[in-house]
Amino acid sequence: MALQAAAFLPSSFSIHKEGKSGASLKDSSLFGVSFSNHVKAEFRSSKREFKCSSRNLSVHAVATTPTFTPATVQGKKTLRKGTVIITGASSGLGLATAKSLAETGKWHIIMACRDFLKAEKAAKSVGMSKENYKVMHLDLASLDSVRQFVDNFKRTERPLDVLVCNAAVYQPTAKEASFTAEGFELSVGTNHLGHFLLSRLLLDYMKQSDYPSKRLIIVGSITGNTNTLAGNVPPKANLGDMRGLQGGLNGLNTSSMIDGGDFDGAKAYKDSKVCNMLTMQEFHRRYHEETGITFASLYPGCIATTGLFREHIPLFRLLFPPFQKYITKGFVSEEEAGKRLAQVVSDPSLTKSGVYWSWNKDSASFVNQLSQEASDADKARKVWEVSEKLVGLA
Ligand code: LMG
Ligand code: NDP
Ligand code: PMR
Repeated sequence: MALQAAAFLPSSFSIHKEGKSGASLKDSSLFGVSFSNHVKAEFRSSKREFKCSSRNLSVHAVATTPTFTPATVQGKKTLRKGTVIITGASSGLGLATAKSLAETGKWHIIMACRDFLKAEKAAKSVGMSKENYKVMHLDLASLDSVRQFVDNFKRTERPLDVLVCNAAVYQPTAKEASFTAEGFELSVGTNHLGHFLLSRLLLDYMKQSDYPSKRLIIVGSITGNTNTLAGNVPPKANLGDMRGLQGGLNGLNTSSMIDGGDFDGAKAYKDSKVCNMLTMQEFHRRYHEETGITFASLYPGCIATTGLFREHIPLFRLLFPPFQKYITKGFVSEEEAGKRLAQVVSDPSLTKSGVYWSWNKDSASFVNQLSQEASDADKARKVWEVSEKLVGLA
């Protein structure tokens, strides 16, 4: 019964969070999102979207680049195809999102993946057609590769409309830390630092796009939020005073863990998700007003069948999906989770910036509350400042 109640956790376990606008308790409450509220919200947002589109179309009138020319269908102006980069689109959530967006015909998807062949096969296996996607090499565990990817992408001269930071590694059974090319602990190095550099390098380029609803999305998780039951399963996320991060997470003269503690793969993953969620908010604070870009993160539900759990013991992989399906009821299929992330990419009603999206049992989206640590503005600034030193931006 206690676990049953856990199915409602995104809302019922929310605790009070300080100083965060746009995420009221009412917004984040599962039961607070009534059908009528939801419809009202959509209506308001669509109006905003419409306004943006008209402004954008007048810009089109003077633009000369062919890529930026809006299509005209039956005398009605429609949006050009959007370009979205999805990291880690070779499996799980990333692939399901790519598939969902490809099916609309409105998106060109850049699958930013470390394994070219795997990504090509994956795209084929879900029936994506060639004109809707392109695989480009990106290994987030190497900052050189991140820089190379950004150069290669810019050379395609495609505008960048949406960036989805989705890729992640999870090492729950590792006894010792492993490291990225630059010597950062692998989970935080890949999930956070790789994406941090990627987003920072692409921001100016994204600013130049004339797309009416530009977005930068970073996938977060319930397990990094200690205001939920899932976030209280040990080991819990905790960045502490970030002495390990400041030291470079190299495991030699400093700890491989952000808080300076002993290596724990599950904790490193959860800490990396906290960094992802803090980074999204810091982007919002620094750049939303100036650029109009929507910055958001999300928890798409527990997709217990993905490759994320590949390093877990076989018994866990066997029991985890039924446990989530029948006991916590937090389970969501890859397909459904892909639709949710696709919504955050392109739905006209999800343009709110600086927020963390979740979905209730009926798959209705709502703005959820982050834990105290994952919404701490001072920590967000510190993660930002330390990270920019580590990746060579400061
Ligand atoms: C660690 O173990 C692993 O060591 C590590 O490698 C990594 O995998 C990590 O988080 C990932 O987990 C966690 C481990 C210990 O939990 C387990 O998985 C053991 C399973 C215990 C089985 C319990 C019986 C449940 C019956 C289900 C039967 C089906 C089995 C399916 C199994 C699938 C696996 C999930 O964790 C523990 O110590 C157990 C304690 C779990 C309860 C934790 C909840 C704490 C809640 C505290 C309340 C806080 C309230 C919330 C805050 C609200 C704020 C307002
Ligand atoms: P998967 O393992 O299926 O997908 C992760 C993807 O990341 C894979 O495509 C993987 O590539 C890629 N990747 C890993 N390392 C790198 C790297 N160094 N460079 C480039 N790509 C890399 O897991 P999920 O689909 O479950 O995870 C997707 C996102 O969803 C993650 O951010 C995860 O934290 C988040 N999430 C997942 C939940 C779940 O329940 N599964 C719940 C909440 C959040 P490759 O195919 O080559 O291995
Ligand atoms: Mg968790 C509502 C309850 C709930 C939800 C939504 C999740 C999601 N989990 C819940 C509860 C519990 N889990 C409980 C009560 C337990 C103890 C039995 C439990 C255990 C557990 C383990 C061992 N759960 C896990 C693990 C993992 O290894 C996964 C993990 O922490 O990865 C970092 C995991 C997850 N549980 C989730 C989700 C979404 C995950 C994995 C993915 C992620 O956060 O990205």
